Parts: sequence; structure tokens; C-alpha cells
Amino acid sequence: MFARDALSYDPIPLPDRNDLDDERMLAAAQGFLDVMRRRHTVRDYSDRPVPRGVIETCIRTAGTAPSGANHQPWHFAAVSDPALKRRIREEAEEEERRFYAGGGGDEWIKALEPIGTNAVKEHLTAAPWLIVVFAQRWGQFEDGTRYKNYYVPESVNIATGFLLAALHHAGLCALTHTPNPMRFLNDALKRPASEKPTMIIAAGHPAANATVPAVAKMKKPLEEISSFF
Ligand code: IYR
Repeated sequence: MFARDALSYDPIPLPDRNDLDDERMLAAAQGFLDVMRRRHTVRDYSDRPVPRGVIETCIRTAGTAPSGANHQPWHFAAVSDPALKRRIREEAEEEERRFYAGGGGDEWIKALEPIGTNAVKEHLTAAPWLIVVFAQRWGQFEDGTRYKNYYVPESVNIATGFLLAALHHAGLCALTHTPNPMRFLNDALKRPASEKPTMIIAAGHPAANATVPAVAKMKKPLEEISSFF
């Protein structure tokens, strides 16, 4: 939705202020780091169901992300239907078999060795939910006329980050998955050609025997990922 009838600048006082003192600010920053450090990308899911309301609420969080001109150029297709998950799995595995058979190129396939991935994508049927993220390259008013969206990849990727944080905060595990190409998702999920699928996010509870690759715990230190001036 992009409101054609709200196209003029109409300032309202900043609705939510959070004037923490410096000490509380640091404690809050540290607390969030501690929460986010406990997020892991998980490939092995249990069959424990997740209520739709939890997924809806996490998607609402994603929808609070900033976006170019506030056009909110995203759509999240949430799938729990087993037959549809199976279809998505079959079509994704077909793409992945091509990738691992050499389509990805030797260097890329080698880089994935420590992650331990292959063309079998059990998470696509095992996880109770798949959330497929679509980027809206252009939008349409109700009368069918098109409008341009701006900073689409940036906006959609920020919203996706919010979604991953929300799922984690709700106690769920997730896996970001990008079979390539992903056009089959438009057909499976009935999304228009103006939308580009960017990612499949599997979400659910981890299996009892879930593992993560040891390398996933090795995060670059602050000195390497930042510079201060
Ligand atoms: N899409 C493939 C390959 C893959 C690519 C990267 I970069 C990863 O971090 C993991 C996998 C797959 O899902 O197996």
C-alpha cells in the first residue's frame, strides 16, 4: 500500500521517545547484543507447530522497516500448507542439484564445504513455516497505474533483517535460503511478475539433534568490522 491520498508532508511530533541515560543505553545495547548472539542459522527443524499469530506478528515487525519514500516495497508469503511446501522443496532442489553439479562454479562450491550444505533441502518440508520474501520492483494504484519504488533491495533487505530478529526474539530458529533462480516461487505463490522473490526463510523450532557448523560461531571482531573517526 502506498497512499495516494497522503502525498503531502504533514509532520506530527515524534511519537516515541526513549531518553535513556548513557549507562542504561550501554546496558540496553549490551542486552540486545547478548540476545542476537544467541541467534543461529538452523537447518534441522522439529515438527512442533508454530501458531500462525506468531508468524503474523513477526511479519508485522518486518513491516515496520524503513523504506525508500516509505513505499514498503515488500511482500511476505507465509506457507504452512504441507503440499505447497513439498512443491517448493521439489522445485528448489531441482535448482540446487544444478548448482551443486557445477552450476555454482568450483570456487563457490568449495567455499560452502565448511558449511556442509548440499542439494537436499529437508528444511523446506520439515519447518512448520516458510516465509518467502518478495521485492516489489514497482507498485500499482487501485486503478492499475504504476508507480516506481526506490531503493528496493536495500528496503527489502532491511525488512528481512527485522524479520529474522523478530523470529529469533520470539524463540524461533530460521534459515535463509536462496535457490537460484527463484522465479518458480511466483507461480507457486501466485505473485505478479512485478515482484522478485529474494529469499525463502524457513522458521520453526530446532530438532532435538540440530547442529550448527563450528565456523558459524566465529564472528569477526569489532576492530575488523568497524573503523571510528
Ligand atoms: N543456495 C545453495 C548454496 C548456498 C550458498 C551460500 I553463499 C550459502 O551460505 C549456503 C548455501 C544452498 O542453499 O545450498
